[in-house]
Amino acid sequence: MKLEALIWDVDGTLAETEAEGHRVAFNLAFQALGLPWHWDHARYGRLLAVTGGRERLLHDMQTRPDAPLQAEVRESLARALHARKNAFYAERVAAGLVRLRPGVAELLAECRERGLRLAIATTTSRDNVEALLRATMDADTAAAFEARVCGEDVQAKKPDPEAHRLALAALGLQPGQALALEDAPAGLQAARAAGLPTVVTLSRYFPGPPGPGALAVGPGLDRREGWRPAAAPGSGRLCLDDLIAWHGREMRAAA
Ligand code: XBP
Repeated sequence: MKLEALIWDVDGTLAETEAEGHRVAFNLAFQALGLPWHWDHARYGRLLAVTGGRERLLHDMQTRPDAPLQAEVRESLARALHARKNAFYAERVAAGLVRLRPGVAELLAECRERGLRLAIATTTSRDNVEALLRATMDADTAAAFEARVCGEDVQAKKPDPEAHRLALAALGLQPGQALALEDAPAGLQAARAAGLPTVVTLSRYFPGPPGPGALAVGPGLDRREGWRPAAAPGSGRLCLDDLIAWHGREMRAAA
């Protein structure tokens, strides 16, 4: 089967949004609501095992002696914090504090030139995705993401495969016609469970190894060194032809 589309994860893959974006925005939201809570890098890195910002807040409250005791009060506090966090996040993104990861813009341009279709499968909220696309790419590139499956579109977030399945359905493609790009174990599990060949670009909070099943794992799209399996010899960034080669290898192995 020929590769027709790339299905992108957002946080950690398109951009390093977590450390200076979501994490700081959560801390600003704690402050704004008068809470003495703070998520440092170590704590936030552990909390990222829980996908979804609201779910992450509720999970963290389970370990805090000063969190509200009643479930309904926790729920409404998590909703209020999450809304404030997303507002702070949007401000930070609009201010240019979050950028695309190196090599991403080049690969997107190559995909558009060569007619490869683009989609998003993420657990983050739609407003966050739109804010990021607006701030980090021109309108034509943003519009090229023809399917955008976000946290509010699914019943179950990653590692559940629902977001990837919905993205495939929106594109009208079989799993073998697309390739997922992810950075974290939950994303890899989700994409694999949807039957998608998956390339993992390791990120700040997920330096690896990501677990079994990846087509290839490497440090970033801006370099050819450090990928397993190795990219074809050459210099410079990882290109669409490298992804096509890995995808073809998986298709031949599955035949
Ligand atoms: C990453 C997530 C999100 C973000 C925060 O999603 O798990 O929860 O950390 O965004 P992905 P929200 O890697 O699938 O893009 O607060 O909107 O959930």
